[in-house]
Amino acid sequence: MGVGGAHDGSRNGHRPTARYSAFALFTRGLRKSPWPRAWRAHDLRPSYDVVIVGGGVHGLATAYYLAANHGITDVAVLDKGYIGSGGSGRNTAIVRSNYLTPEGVRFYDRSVKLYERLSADLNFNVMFSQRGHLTLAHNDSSLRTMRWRAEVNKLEGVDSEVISPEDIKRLVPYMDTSASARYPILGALHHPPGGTIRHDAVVWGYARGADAHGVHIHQGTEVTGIQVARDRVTAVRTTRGDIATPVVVNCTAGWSTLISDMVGVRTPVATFPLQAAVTEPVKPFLDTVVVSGSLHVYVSQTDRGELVFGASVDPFTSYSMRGSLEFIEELAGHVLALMPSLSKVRLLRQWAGLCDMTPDYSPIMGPTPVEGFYLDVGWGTYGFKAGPVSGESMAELIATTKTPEIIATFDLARFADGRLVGEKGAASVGH
Ligand code: PYC
Repeated sequence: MGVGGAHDGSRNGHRPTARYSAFALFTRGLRKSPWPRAWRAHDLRPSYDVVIVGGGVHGLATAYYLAANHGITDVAVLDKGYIGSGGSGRNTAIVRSNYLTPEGVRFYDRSVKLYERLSADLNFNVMFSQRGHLTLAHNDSSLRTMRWRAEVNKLEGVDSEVISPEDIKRLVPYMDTSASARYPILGALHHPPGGTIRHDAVVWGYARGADAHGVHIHQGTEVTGIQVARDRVTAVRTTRGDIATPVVVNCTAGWSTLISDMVGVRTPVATFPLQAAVTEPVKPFLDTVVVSGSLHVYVSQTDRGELVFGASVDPFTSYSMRGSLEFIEELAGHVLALMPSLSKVRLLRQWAGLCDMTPDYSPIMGPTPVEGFYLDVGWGTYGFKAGPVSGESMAELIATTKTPEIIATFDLARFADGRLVGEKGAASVGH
């Protein structure tokens, strides 16, 4: 795989082709020549076969698989900001499939499998590190849920098991697993295939792959309206002009209800901010992802040595993406309860992203009563891990107009029919 793939030449409409050796990269750096574009900019066409709203991992993956798997290339991806500027660039980059329901496990496991081969598929290093994922249990009821998840996971062929405090200590020597800890640890769900990924690289890789197949990526292009005639989508109105199209896919997060409202499709989604923070780099000491639902915290160490922390969503609906002192205070207290030796590590930065929460913590995917209008929304705090499988299955749905089995259970009608797919028990942290 070419390490310089992100910057391969696509300027002036040429397809990315070249691979750069380390030496070529070095000499390019010395020459200070500008990097070629990784994907092209285009004028907005008056019509496209498919318009995807949202240039995050879901929108870009859908565009990529439409083109790569089904030969549908007359596709536009619209983003009101820049690609990856929403949840895809704000998450804590955790990938796992240790869910609670069989449907959820199968779905997220397919995503892990696609992530495992994504660097090869896209010829672009997405830095997937399957370092293992630990969900701690501090009381009997969470230990019971971990056992339940382990059994469902095993039945679905996913590697998860409950391990003891001694095993945890071997995996994370810096963790306070003593009986005198403020929140003693009774065990953990250990999920070896879980890990972290470079989220920007995933976005750039899909964008570059979609572009190479002829997809148009339009950044800075906000959707202001969607035209419907006789219960069918006919056009999208944007800040750069109108586009005639028979197919619109809502792949947004945070603003998903605003887009669905444009065609009169109501979804049971409420938007909450989720905050995260990162420390200064320290020597590598943590080579697994650690989550404590009871303490509302998860932590991993990046390849650069920084510790990345996240927590529960803020306890109010909002579109604000500001950090708060309350979050940092609570986070620090909980992290130190788990790893007291981090007390001198300095936080560098905090930020927030928007999470579209559904009543059952599962997404809403599939067609709607408006013909040609598709939903891929309501991801809560699970969106990034599902990027590849969502893209693959939404592309299949659009290309064949048949709902793939793997997403059938996530349809919008389940809320009216009372067929919920409860995944709250698989949330990293309590909400
Ligand atoms: O579900 O693993 C998770 C997660 C991590 C950060 C937000 N959600």
